[in-house]
Amino acid sequence: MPEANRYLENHLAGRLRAASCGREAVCFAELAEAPGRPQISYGDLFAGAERNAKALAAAGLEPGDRVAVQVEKSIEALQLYLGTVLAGGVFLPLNTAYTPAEVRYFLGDAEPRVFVCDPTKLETLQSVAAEAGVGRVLTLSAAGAGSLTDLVEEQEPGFEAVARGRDDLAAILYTSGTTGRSKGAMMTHGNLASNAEVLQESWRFTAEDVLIHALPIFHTHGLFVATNVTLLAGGSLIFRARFDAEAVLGDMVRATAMMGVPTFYVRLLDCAGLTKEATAGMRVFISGSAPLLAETHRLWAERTGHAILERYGMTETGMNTSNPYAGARRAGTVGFALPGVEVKITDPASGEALPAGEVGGIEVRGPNVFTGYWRMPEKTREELREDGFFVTGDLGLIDAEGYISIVGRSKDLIISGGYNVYPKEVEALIDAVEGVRESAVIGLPHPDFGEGVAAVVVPDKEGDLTEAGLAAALKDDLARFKQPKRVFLVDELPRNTMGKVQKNLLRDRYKDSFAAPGAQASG
Ligand code: MLC
Ligand code: AMP
Repeated sequence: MPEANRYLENHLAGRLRAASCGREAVCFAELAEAPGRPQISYGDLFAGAERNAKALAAAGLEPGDRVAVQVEKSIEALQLYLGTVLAGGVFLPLNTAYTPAEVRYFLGDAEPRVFVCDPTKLETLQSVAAEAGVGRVLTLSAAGAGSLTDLVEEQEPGFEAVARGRDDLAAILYTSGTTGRSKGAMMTHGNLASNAEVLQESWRFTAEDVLIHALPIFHTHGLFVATNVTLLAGGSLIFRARFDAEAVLGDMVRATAMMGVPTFYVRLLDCAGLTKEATAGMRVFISGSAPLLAETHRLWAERTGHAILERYGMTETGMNTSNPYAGARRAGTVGFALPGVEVKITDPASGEALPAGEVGGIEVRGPNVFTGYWRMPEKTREELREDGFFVTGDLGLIDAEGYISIVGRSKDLIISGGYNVYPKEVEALIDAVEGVRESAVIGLPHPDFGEGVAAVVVPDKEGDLTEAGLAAALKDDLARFKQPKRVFLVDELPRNTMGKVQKNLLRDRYKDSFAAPGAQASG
């Protein structure tokens, strides 16, 4: 393949348009929740992306500049992503749940040229952006209106994509850090293009596919995996602002594929209408971002006749492994390394490769693996080895037939409904609350989210700390999904002889807190 064809912009714009030559009017997305604007064609999608690129250039964007974005899911937001890439910019999406306090850190760290936010948050975020020295703040609402749209509409159609090489940055995605400070994973054009190609082929996406897209578009799963794969294949999306089990079930009559986090599958299994007939037109169900329980896999197969295809990835690497499209999709495994990706299991202490069947750290190498953390060379050196292997922090094994299973994590991470929560970040905020002596934040089994965040807190002896008071103190500083859903006030935390808090004991003690009937969320 000629070098130029490997660049992301060629996949997402030039190459796709060439491939779909004469197909500009073909539907790219059905907008499930936008009556009066039922669909958008490929022609409209890219015309809008080009005008976004022009608007960004008019706003002062130079190639390599970051465009930070905290907006609701919309087609205009996707056009902003494509427009940023076409203009040679670096897309930096932020979870809409982040509070202004959290956004302040990202803007300060990434120093974007442009920040786009929801019009309803402008008043607060304008000053946050000004403090961080952001050149231009624009707005975009869930309905696609705002000062960005005004600027976009002033632009003439047509924009020549700024040439970018495979090592140039296309995006920075922040991922919470073990030390509590989020790290910006730098993704290149080559990373995104190679992963989109491999997944499209492995999962056999074609122009005939209609993908149910109910994931957020500020993370790898919804933004890169779901969107890039569909764009590359020339397929269509049923584009939903958020996941709603009954609505998604209804979409299955005209869709062929769905990608979701395990919570999607758990919630769909609660719908009486989930039957073999309701899913008969579906070609493939894909799950990832968090462990899918073998039980969920089994129940799904029983109810629908489909074996969920589970895959494994992360922000820093895109997708690494996948169960086979043709061949046995094994419950409780994440399948095989994807073509071009190497996976090895190593001794966490020595880094030496371990024999098949032994549990160790999962390391990956390939064209999908990021180039490092934004302005954190030391963190990068800790996790990205000189030989190109990335230390994922996940623990796993490869069985005799080559299937990879993830059996745990060496990193202290909670994954709740597909969102990552790093206990350190939450503990630091709890510990700063008046009346708290110390805390331990843990993930407990949760029937809906897989894991739920819980905090075990030791109050000061003389203080009058309450759960409600603690929740109120965290409200403005922490995204809702990171806030503890249960708080346990205790006299002391269990420690080992080295003085380290024994979180395993706490996880065991409170393991039924969410699963127990009548468990109340107190966070
Ligand atoms: C919402 N809440 C959550 C939560 N999502 N709490 C914990 N974990 C979550 N994931 C909060 C809400 O604020 C609300 O709080 C309460 O829980 C109930 O909300 P809900 O209405 O039931 O939530 P809903 O909007 O339906 O969202 C649930 C969800 C959503 C699972 C659909 O979280 C989601 O779309 N998750 C997908 C995340 C994702 O895309 N991850 C991919 C990362 S990329 P209250 O108290 O105010 O009522 C990656 C790499 C890879 O990991 O391999 O893919
Ligand atoms: P993130 O940093 O948000 O990209 O989350 C990446 C992490 O999600 C990985 O390191 C894994 O711990 C977890 N993950 C992703 N897919 C799976 C899966 N199929 N099974 C188990 N864990 C997964």
